[in-house]
Amino acid sequence: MISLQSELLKPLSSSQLEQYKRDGFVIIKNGCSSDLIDAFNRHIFELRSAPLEETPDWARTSEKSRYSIRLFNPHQHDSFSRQMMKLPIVRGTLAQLMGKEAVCVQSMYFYKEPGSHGQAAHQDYYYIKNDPMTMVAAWIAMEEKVDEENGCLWVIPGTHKLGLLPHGKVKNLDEHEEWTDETEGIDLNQQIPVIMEKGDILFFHELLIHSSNRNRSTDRWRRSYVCHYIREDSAVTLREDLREKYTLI
Ligand SMILES: O=C(O)CCC(=O)C(=O)O
Repeated sequence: MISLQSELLKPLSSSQLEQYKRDGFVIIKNGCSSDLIDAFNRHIFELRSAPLEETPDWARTSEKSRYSIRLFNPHQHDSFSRQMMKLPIVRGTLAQLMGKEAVCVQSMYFYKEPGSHGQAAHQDYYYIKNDPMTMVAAWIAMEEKVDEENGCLWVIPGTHKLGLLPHGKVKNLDEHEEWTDETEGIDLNQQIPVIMEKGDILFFHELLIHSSNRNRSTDRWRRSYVCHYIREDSAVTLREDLREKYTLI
C-alpha cells in the first residue's frame, strides 16, 4: 500500500494552498510536458479525423463539428485519455486539496477550432452533484497560448464561497453554446481572464463561477483537456452516467 504522506508528490506550496482557499483556483505552471501534450493532441486528432464509419461510437460526431464539439468522457473508453487523467502531478495536487486520494468522474477534450462557441458562466456543481461536495477540476492548456482571443477561461475569484447560485437560460448566444445554463444573480462583468501557456494546469473548485467565450482567432485552436475529480469517499449523486469512479493509481 502506498502511503499518501510519504510517497505522493506535494506540488502545491503553502501559499498556493492559501490562494486556492481564498480564490477557489490555482495554476501549476508547466505541469504537463509539451511532448506528452503533442502526443495526446495527435492521438485525439487521429481518432477524430478517421472516416466517420470507422470512428468508435463514443468519439463520433457530425462531419461539421469534428473539431468544434467537445469530446465527452474519453477516459471511459480510451487508455491514453485515462493516462492523461492520472498525471502524478494532478494526483498529488488533488490529494493536497482534498486531504485524501481523488478519483476521476468526468473528462472532456476541447478542440474549439476558430469560430467555436464558449460555455456560459456556471458552477460545475450545478451539473455534477456530489456528496459530500469535494469536486475539483483540473484544466490542462494544450496550445502554446490560451488567451482572450482563442477563448480562454474566465473566472470570478472567491465565488466558490457563495454556495450554489441559480442558473437560467444562456443570454449571449453569439458567445456561448445554447444547450448549457448560465449563472444568475451575480455581476458577470467581474470575471477575469485566465491566460495560460501549454502545459499549465488550472485547478478550480466546483462552485467557482467560470466561463469561456467564442474562439475569435482566425487560425488558432484552443485545445484543452479537463477532468473532474471527487474525493475517493465522495459520490456523484444524480448523474447515472458519471457514477463510475476511476482511480488515479
Ligand atoms: O473550457 C471551456 O471552455 C469550458 C470548461 C468548463 O466550463 C468546465 O470544465 O467546467
